[in-house]
Amino acid sequence: MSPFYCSILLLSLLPHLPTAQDQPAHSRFEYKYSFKRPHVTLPDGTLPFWDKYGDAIASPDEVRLVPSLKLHSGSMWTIHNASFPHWEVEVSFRIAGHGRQGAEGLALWYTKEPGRLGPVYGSADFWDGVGIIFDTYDKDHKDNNPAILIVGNNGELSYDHASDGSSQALGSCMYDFRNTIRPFRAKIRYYRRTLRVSVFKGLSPSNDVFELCAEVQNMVIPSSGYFGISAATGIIADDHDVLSFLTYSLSRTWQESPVSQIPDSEKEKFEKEFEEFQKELDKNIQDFQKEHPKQDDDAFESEGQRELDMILGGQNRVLEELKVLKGRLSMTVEEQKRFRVNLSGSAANETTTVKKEQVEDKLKDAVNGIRELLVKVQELKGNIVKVAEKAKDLHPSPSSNFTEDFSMIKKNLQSLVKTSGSTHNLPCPTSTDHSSCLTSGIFITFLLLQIICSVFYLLFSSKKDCGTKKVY
Ligand SMILES: [Ca+2]
Ligand SMILES: [Ca+2]
Repeated sequence: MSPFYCSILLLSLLPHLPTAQDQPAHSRFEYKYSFKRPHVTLPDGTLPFWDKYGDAIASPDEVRLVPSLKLHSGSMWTIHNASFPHWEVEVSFRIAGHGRQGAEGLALWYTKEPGRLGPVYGSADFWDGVGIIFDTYDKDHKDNNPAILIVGNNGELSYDHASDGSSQALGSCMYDFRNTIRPFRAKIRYYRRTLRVSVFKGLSPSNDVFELCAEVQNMVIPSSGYFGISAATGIIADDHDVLSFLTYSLSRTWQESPVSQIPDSEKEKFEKEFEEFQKELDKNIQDFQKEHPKQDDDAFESEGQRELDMILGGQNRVLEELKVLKGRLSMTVEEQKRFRVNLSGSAANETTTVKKEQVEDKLKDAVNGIRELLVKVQELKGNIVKVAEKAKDLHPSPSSNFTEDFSMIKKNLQSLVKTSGSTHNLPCPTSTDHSSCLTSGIFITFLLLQIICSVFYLLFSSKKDCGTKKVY
């Protein structure tokens, strides 16, 4: 035999190995198609998402599909229709009895319509879908039970009990799942038209080591259906208890995943719930902050507090500067006091000289004042003459009274001019309207006399002070 044919023969003898394409990329737990101990039933005894039929009894820890009583049957079916094309179910059950042989067996279903009750392990015959049958009763006496069989049906076949379904099974394996120490576990995966049944090796240290029981490729099942599990007893009876039924939807890519294919109504609902949750969270945070105010103010100082601290620091610096200035001012005042004391001591020796100079200055001021007074009187005289001439030009024919008054004013002015120029005494005007005889000449004369007397008094007093100084 040539090496080429040898290699072809070896390849054909190799078992089917799973490839990367056979493995799903995503798996999601479907709680509406599952139950698990210890919450199989709710506290009020109801069974969520599942209906039970026949003799099935549900408790928080398990579902007893059928008790160890002859000719009994029971089943459980999902309420909702599963529409995901790829799925995996991991079931855990316990079949136990006292006899050497068990009966009748248990079956897991995925059918277009729920089977409820019937003659095929507690479910209806002529099913449309697939049944995975765990047959414990060796009816055909071929000593090939317990066995696991994959039986497909399009709704037209009746199950062949006489041959233990062997004539209709698409795949099968013998495995002793009855009276096991631990609950028996099996996985049924339908993915890309391949149905695979795996069983858990009870002696494995790992909790997730399954070995292949049977696999059916190119298997077509309904695109949507109900999951169910049923059991029945015959003339021999076993307890058939289901501990968990876990369903997962499978997908190759994220786009195929049911998670990414949420309907718009579901999205709006989730978004609304998220907004409400966010509001509630914010409210709880605010309540918590009110109940637990911040202790470390330095770590979370506000902007207003920071500005206030800066202003306070600036004011403190200004206060320090003012204190320094106050000290310097007091020093300056002390210096001035000392300087004033020294100045008063030195000024006492120069008193006589200062007073003499002051008298001379006063005399000079008086003489200058008299001169300025004379100049102003001359100016007043000139102005009055001008006013009189203008008045004469404006009123060439005045009335008799005005003429008399004006002539009288003119005479008085002329006499004032004469008196200021020659400083001689003149008699009082003869007008009968004037009761006083004081003229400007007389006034100026007296003023000059008073000034001369003041000068002589000041000179006399200064000589007297000089005489007193000399005595000291
Ligand atoms: Ca059988
Ligand atoms: Ca058999």
